Amino acid sequence: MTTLSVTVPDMACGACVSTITQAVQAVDPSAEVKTNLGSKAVDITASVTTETLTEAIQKAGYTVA
Ligand SMILES: [Cu+2]
Repeated sequence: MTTLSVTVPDMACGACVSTITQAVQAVDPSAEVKTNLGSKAVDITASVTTETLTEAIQKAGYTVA
């Protein structure tokens, strides 16, 4: 199990949240994605590597801090 806690500064609204969630679940359908719009935090529990998760978010067009 991989856990990844990152900040995504350009996650601004509910559409961003669903885009990011879908991008992560595209690489791991069983991934658990928790987002906090206020703090721009994205916490993921998944069975793929942190690199795969980070890349998925970046390919969706977001910066991972
Ligand atoms: Cu948005």
